[in-house]
Amino acid sequence: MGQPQQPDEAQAGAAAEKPPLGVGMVGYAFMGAAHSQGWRTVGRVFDLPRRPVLAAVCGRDGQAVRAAADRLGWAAAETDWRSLIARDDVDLVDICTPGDSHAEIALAALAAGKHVLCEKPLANTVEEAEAMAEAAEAAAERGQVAMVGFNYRRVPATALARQMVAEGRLGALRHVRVTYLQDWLVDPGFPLTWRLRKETAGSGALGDLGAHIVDLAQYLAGEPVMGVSALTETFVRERPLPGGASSGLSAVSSAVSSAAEAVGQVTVDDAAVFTGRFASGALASFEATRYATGRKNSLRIELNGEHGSLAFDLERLNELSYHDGREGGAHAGFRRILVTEPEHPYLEAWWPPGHGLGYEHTFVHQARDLVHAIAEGSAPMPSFADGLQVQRVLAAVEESAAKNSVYTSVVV
Ligand code: SOE
Repeated sequence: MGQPQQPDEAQAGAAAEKPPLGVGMVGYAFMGAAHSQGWRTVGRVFDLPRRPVLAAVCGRDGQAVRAAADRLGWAAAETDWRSLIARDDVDLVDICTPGDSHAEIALAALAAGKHVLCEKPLANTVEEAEAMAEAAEAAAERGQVAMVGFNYRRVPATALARQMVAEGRLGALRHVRVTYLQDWLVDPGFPLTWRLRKETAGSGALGDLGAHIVDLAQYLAGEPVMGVSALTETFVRERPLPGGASSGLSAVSSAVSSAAEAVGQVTVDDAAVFTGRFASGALASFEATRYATGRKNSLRIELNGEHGSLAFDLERLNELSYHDGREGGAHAGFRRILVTEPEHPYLEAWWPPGHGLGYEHTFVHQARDLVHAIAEGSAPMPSFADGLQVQRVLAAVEESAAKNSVYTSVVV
């Protein structure tokens, strides 16, 4: 066994010469942890024009946020996001909070001259999203960048699928069908966390999971959804109030208030099922639910075109299924592309061929692309305008569902 390889002095020296990009993150729960890993890792894997520095993390509970800073690798801790935005060592504000604070924080950060990364969905309402997109457009004139965190665009397999659609390998698109299935709400004893209240989450499965599949469908198709027909449902309308800070998906029934009568009303959807029409006339079907018993984080999408089809399953995220309809004969059919090769998106920076990646790498890729957009002054993808388009589709879904599935145009 040889000596463990010492870090390359030259590489370490080169990295240290890169101008720093100070990151300040608001929120430190699941998404905060995932983003932190992205910021810690990205400079060690990719050759970046600027060196991300984890300057400060912010949360209301001083003791908890200081512990999070230690655990997640942040140099400082703040308890007021306004102080975080005001820090001279923060160039980029990364918003990992529930949707009810996205607009306020993003607008203040843009006004303060910072770049912004905002978790999905962009906002809880179209009005908020419109204000954010408008502010981002004005800030772009000042060289500021604003991105929304639809991380599933940054799975190598979905990025490859986008390339293949854009190259015309499927020809004219006919169908997109996409589902995002989880089951963490099946237990009626699961407490009434922030994701189940409209005032904090904006909507339920629709804004949380539906936002991902609307964005991914539009990204892969390369065109917007123009109208939808929808159904939504809330299966369990009353839940026990949480006993502690149970914001996660894994808060168990035991983490509930001891008072027996302490229950609250669920004010968001548990599931949304909708069809849609793309600008080209292609048809789409969407399903987002937290009640698909046995499905933990199952996102699947399939695109059918006149020349062929592509299919992706997040549970097998290093693979892409492809069928070229022009390959006739006895051996035609779907084949599996193993998306682990250097010529595939993002892979050249990682491991030798055949060594796959995981969920957390999408946040490293998101950080990579954002740092390049900031350094190059280029428009980030997805932009706040892309986030606004998703918000408008979600609003059309809610409007259609309220009118018993009447086809509802997406206000552009
Ligand atoms: C919960 O549904 C959740 O954490 C989403 O909020 C994330 O966006 C998704 O990536 C995983 O599931």
